[in-house]
Amino acid sequence: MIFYPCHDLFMDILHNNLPQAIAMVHGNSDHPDLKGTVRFYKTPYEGVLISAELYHLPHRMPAGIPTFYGFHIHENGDCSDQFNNTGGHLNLMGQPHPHHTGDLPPLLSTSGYAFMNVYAEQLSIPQIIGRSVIVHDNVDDFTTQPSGNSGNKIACGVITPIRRGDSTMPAPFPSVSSPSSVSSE
Ligand SMILES: [Cu+2]
Repeated sequence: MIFYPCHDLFMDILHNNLPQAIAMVHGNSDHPDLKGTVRFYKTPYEGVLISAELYHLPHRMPAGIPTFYGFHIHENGDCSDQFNNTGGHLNLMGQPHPHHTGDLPPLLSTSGYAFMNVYAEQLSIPQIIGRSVIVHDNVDDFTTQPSGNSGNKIACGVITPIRRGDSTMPAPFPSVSSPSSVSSE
């Protein structure tokens, strides 16, 4: 059984630690201005914290009206050929959509900009290195197999590890076994 923090441990991780892996996301030839960064942070728990920030998404609705974009981790870290080589959703447990290991909440944008932090307990840093982050041009309906009818792959980024010397190692996490040490007033 996993004991999760009652206070702001995940926000503290985002504030005080560097990511363990990063994907520099870029649009396809139809969306040359679309770009962004997805950062993956280790946690003291099973999963990873994901922080995604994307610019120049193709908003199809008038400004101020929300648009959602399918957002997944795909099997292959190969963004060549209009992202046709990225394969399906990462699916380490052999489950149907939307229970793939790589299934994530959709991105929300009202004017082409999206920012999202999400905790994904089903993922670990070693599992995602060398995979790809994919943004689709439609919302994921979380029903249709195998990919939620989320449309074209409009942006892609390969998940790569961040290597750093000891001098720049982030501070260690608060101990999981002493929850009082992560409490805040
Ligand atoms: Cu996808």
